[in-house]
Amino acid sequence: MIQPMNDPTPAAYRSIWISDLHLGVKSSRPDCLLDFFRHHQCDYLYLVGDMIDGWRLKKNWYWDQYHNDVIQKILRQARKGTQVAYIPGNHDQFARDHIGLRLGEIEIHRSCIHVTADGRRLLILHGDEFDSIVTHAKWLAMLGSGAYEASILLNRGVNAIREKLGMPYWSISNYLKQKVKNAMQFIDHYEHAVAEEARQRKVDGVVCGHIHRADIKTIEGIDYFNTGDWVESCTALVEHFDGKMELIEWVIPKSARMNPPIPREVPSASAWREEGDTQGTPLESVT
Ligand SMILES: [Mn+2]
Repeated sequence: MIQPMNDPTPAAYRSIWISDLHLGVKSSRPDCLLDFFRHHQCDYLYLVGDMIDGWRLKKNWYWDQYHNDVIQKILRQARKGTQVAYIPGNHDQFARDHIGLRLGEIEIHRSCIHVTADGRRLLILHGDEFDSIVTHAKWLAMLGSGAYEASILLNRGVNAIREKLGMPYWSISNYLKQKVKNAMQFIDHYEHAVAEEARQRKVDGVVCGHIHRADIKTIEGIDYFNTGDWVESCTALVEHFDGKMELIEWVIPKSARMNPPIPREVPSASAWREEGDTQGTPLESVT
C-alpha cells in the first residue's frame, strides 16, 4: 500500500517546464515527478510533450497508481490556480486533435510563447518537427561525401571476403564509436535547427524536449533550453521570479522511494479523447 506523506513546503518558482514523461512505458518515472511536484510549485506549468506514450497503447502498455496520481496532481495544480499549458508531442499526438481546447483547466497548444519575468520571449514546442530537417540535412551531407561512398564500397568488399572465408567478424568498438558520433551529430544538428526556428519567429529563445537531453545554452545568440525527460534523467526547467532559468535534476534515493505501485486497469485512448472534447475557450496558438 502507498503510504500517505505529509507534503513539505514546496519551493516556489514562476514557471516550470517538464516533458517526455512517457506514461504507459514501464521505465517512466511518475513516482519521481510526483515527488518533484510535492517539493516544487509554480504560477505557470508547461507540459512540453510526450507526457503519455500513446504509441504503447497496443503493446507493452504499463499503468500503475503513480500514473494516476501524477495526472491527478497536475489537474489539482491547475484547479488551484497554476496556469497549465500542454503542448503534445509525437508520442501523445492524439492530443494534437484538440489544439486550442481545454482539458479541464489545461490549455492545449501546438506551440506557444512564454514571456519571462525579465522580458524575454521564449517559443515553447515539443521539437519532433525538426527530426525530418535533421535527417534530411544528414542525408544531404552524406550523399555529397566521397568518404561515405568509399566506406560503403570498402565495407562491401570486406564483407564479401569475410563471407567466403566463413569468418564471422563484428567490430563492436567501431560500431559503437560510430553510433555515439552519429548521436552527437544528430543532437548538434537538432539543437541548431530548433534555434534557427526561434530566430525565424523573432523570439529570444526556445524551450523544447523530445531528444531526452536536458540543456541550457546559447546557440548563435538564441537561448536554447531543453527540459530533458522523466524516463532516465528526471529533469525540469524552472524560471525563478527574476527570470533566471535553471535545470533541476530530481533524484529520489532508492531507500526513500515509495512502496511498489499497484497495477491498475488500462485506461482507453477513447476515454482520453472524450475528455478533450469538452467545450472550452479557443486560445491563441502559435503554429
Ligand atoms: Mn518526442
